[in-house]
This record gives sequence, C-alpha cells and structure tokens, in this order.
Amino acid sequence: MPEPAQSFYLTTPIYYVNDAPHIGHAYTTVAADVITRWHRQRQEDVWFLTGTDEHGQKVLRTAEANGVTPQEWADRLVADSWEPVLKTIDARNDDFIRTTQDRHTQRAQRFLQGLYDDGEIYAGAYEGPYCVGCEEYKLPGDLLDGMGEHEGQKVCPIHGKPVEMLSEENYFFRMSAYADRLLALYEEHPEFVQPASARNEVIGFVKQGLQDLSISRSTFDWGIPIPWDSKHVLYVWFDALLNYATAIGYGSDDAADREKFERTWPADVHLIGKDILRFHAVIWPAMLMAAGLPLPKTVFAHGWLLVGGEKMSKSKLTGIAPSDIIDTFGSDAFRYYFLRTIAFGGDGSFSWEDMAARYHGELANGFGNLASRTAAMIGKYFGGSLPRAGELTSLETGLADVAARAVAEAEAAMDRLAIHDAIAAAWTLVDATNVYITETQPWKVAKQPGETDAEGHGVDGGRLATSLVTAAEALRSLAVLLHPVMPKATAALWESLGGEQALGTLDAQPMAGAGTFGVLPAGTVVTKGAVLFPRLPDDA
Ligand code: ME8
Repeated sequence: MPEPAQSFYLTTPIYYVNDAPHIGHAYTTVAADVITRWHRQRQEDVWFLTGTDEHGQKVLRTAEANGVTPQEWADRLVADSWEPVLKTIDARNDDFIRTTQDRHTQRAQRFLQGLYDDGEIYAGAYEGPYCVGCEEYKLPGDLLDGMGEHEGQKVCPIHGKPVEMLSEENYFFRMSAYADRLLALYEEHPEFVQPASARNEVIGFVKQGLQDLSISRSTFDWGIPIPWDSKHVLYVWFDALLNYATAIGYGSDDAADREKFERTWPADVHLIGKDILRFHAVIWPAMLMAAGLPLPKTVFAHGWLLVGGEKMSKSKLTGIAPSDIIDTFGSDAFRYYFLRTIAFGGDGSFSWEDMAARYHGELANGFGNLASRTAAMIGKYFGGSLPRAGELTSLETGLADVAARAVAEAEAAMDRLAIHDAIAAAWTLVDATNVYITETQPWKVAKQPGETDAEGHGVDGGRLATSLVTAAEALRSLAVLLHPVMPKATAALWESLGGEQALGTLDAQPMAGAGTFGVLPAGTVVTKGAVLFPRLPDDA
C-alpha cells in the first residue's frame, strides 16, 4: 500500500467584516496561499482555510451606522469584498468559513456546553476597559494616556481610540488555571510560537499570571447564544477561535465530518498578524486544553505593513485595496513583491517606486526576459523543438549545482516559514542562468554551421544545443520552484516549455525533484508564449 500523503492544515485569521480588505489582510492570505501551494507541490494532503468573523460589537455598530441588520451587512461585505479578493490575489483556499453559518454556530455551542458541563465556566461580572476595535478586554497596563482630543482618557495602543468601560454580567472561563501548563508548552515546544520575538512576548505575558476570561456579553445580542442562558451571547473571540476546529468537522454529528476532523486536526500552522498573538498563543491553547483536544503545532505571527511608521488600517484611512496595486502590476507581482521584500515575521512597508523598480528589474528583465529569450532562441535555431544536449562542461554542471542548491535552500527556508529566504534562494538560479547565457553566448555559437541527428534534432557540435537545453532545464526548475509564489507566470512558462505534454501538469511536479537537470526530453515543443511580465506604460 502506498504511504498516505503527509497532511498539512494551515489557517489564516478569519477577518472582521466591518470593512473591506486592504493589503494588510491580503498579505496574510497570500503568505498562507504560498505556504500551502508549496506543500501541495510536495504532494502533501493540504487543507487551507480562511473566512470571516461576523459577530461582535464592531460589526454590529458598523451595520447600525449603515442602517442595515448585521446579517445583511455581513452578507454584503462577504459577497462584494471578502470572497472576490481571494480571486484578485489568486488564493486557492479549500474552504471559506463564516461564523454566522449553522455549521459553525451549532458546533461552537457544543464545545461551549462541554466546557460548562466540565465546570470550566462560571457566572460572574466584568468591570473594566474594553476596546471595540480589538474586541478585547484590556488590562490597565495595555493602555496609553490619550493626547489631544483624547486628553484625560485611556486609549488602545493599536487603534489610538479611547477604550470603553464595561460593567456587565458575564460567564467566565477558568483560564487562570492554565498558566503553568501554557508556560510548560512554550518551554517544551519552542516551535509552538514563532518567531522568537513573539514567543518571548507571550512567555513574558503569561509569567505575569493569567486572569479568568469573560466569554459572554449580555448588553447586545449579535452573537452565538449561550446554550444554557439565552440572555448572553458568546464573546466574539471565543466564537472566532473555534472556527479552526468547527470548519473541519469538530462537533458535527456527521461521520464524514468527524473523520475529516480526526484526519486534519491539529493545525500545522495558524498564520496570524502580531496584533492577535495573545488570542492565538494563550487563549486558544487554554481552550483546547480545557476541552482535552490536541494543540496546534505552530502559531506564526508575521509583522505589520506600516504606513508612516504605524500599522496600515482602514479606520486611520491608510488602507490600500489590493486591486489598486494588482490592476497595474498583476497578482503574481503583488504576491512576489510583498513576500520577497519583507522578511517574514518583521514589519515592512509598501512604496510604488520600489514596487515598480523591482517589477522591471527582477521580474520583467530578470525572470521574464530569461524565459522569453531562451524560448525565442530554441524557436529560431531549432524550429521550436528542444535539441539534444552535447557534452557538458563545468558551466553546465555549475548551473545544475546552483539549481539543486536553490531547491534545497528554498525547501529548508519554507520549513522555517522564511518565505523571503525561499524566494531569494530561487532567485540565485534566475541570476545564475542569466549569467550562464551571457557566458555561453548561444547567438554567437549559432553563427557556426549546425548539424542534426537521425531524428532531426539539432546537435550543432554540441554547444548551441547544450546551452539552450541547459537554460530550458533551469527554467523548468524555476517554473516548479516559483509556482507557489507566481502561479500564473509559471503556468505560462510551463506552457511555453511544452512541460505539460512532456512531463504532465505543473502541479504534479514534485518540489523535491525540481532541481535535477536532464528531465525535458529532446523533441519537446517549445513555443515563444506570452510575455510573463509585460513592461508597464511609462506613466504607470
Ligand atoms: O483580528 N499588516 O480580524 P481583522 C499586516 N477577526 N497584516 C495585517 C494588517 C497590517 N497592517 N492589518 C491586518 C481579526 N492584517 C479577527 C481575527 S481569528 C480567529 C479572528 C492582517 O479583520 C493580520 O493577519 O482585524 C491581522 O492579524 C489580521 O489581518 C486581522 O484582521
């Protein structure tokens, strides 16, 4: 029996539907898409979940301000913005969960009832600050003193707005009981919270001691009803975190759903922004411990896209829509730019000048031109039929070594979730192939008379054929290696290389073999194909 494929389950945060997505949200989803496509290219059994977080006061207030019910508002935002953006950025998610779906609300209630029955939840009252922007109960130490119009008030450091003082009947989860087990988890499994800066922050936070967590709200009704007390709705974060389990079948009565959960849980990676680290690295594992469920393997917190040194946000009017950039540069360049330029885990910023410079330098001139001139020369000198390579010199074996190293380094980088390093490793092959073509100068060699073998494939004393076959092999490697990052351009390249007829679909090419040369058979039909990264009009 063949070994079952390794399973890989990755999630993004589920996004609030109070507003449309900006490039910060797209950044997380694109990163998630690249990582999951990478694991698919390793032929693993991948599940990629994203979705929307639709309950809570923030969404309720936005709907009220727009004169519609919160459900109508959520439906509108999902249909008009959150689902379409996935297509815009070329994300290939397997599921899209909405927290207002029955599958989620029923299964979340089942989880909650289980905790209540086990004595993990008790009735109490909460008095203290709350930030509706974060949907978070704040500790006094979390807040800043307001300035200007907020003088004399305490403000949330993320939203820059005053917190509200709540005084409410609530149910509480006995989270304080889990502090020691959480600290042991961070100690024994350093990979649980990444990068190291995030892990240190979480350890520091839990070491101060944990309080029990208010998990219900009783002053509005937009949420999942608490099963044993319909005057309360579930606190939006407790509701939202459960999506990672409910979406893959937790709490379902259906046998196929339960089997899916058994096969898929625990998650391999919860990918998040650092703004929501504590929820994922403290509250979520404590909830799972209380329910006796296995813990996710890794919570990875990436940095922020900044504008003027602050987190990009719609509420501060600094949000840029993904389509603003993609309409000009295309989705591949968008995906490449953000993941190549920002060290994954650190903060970064966007500039039109930098984007345009990299588009022209790295994509159009570096990668795109390499692909088009190689295909053009195979067309011109060999009628578009890949010749047979002659004797290999150290130039060819040197390039093959670069390819093998690039794949090995990129694979190792992806295992560390260092997406920027993986792309940089692939680029060593783009650059080395361009140097190789300059060194072998096929256009000069072609001036010498050529020969063909019995099947009519050019052999041409070897050199011309060898250099073009070698460049084509490097491009084949790059098509596989960069497919997760730039799905459209690499599909066009695969088509131009005749990859599908010769070797099957691009998706089916295993990442592990991507760096080995000598794969494309002689006679493969190479066509010029579309320009991968067209030059932009001067005023773009
Ligand atoms: O927090 N830079 O939803 P949300 C980088 N519903 N990433 C950014 C960003 C920026 N400037 N702005 C947003 C929520 N993000 C909850 C999550 S999960 C169970 C519930 C990304 O709509 C980043 O991933 O506020 C951040 O964590 C997420 O969007 C927050 O999205």
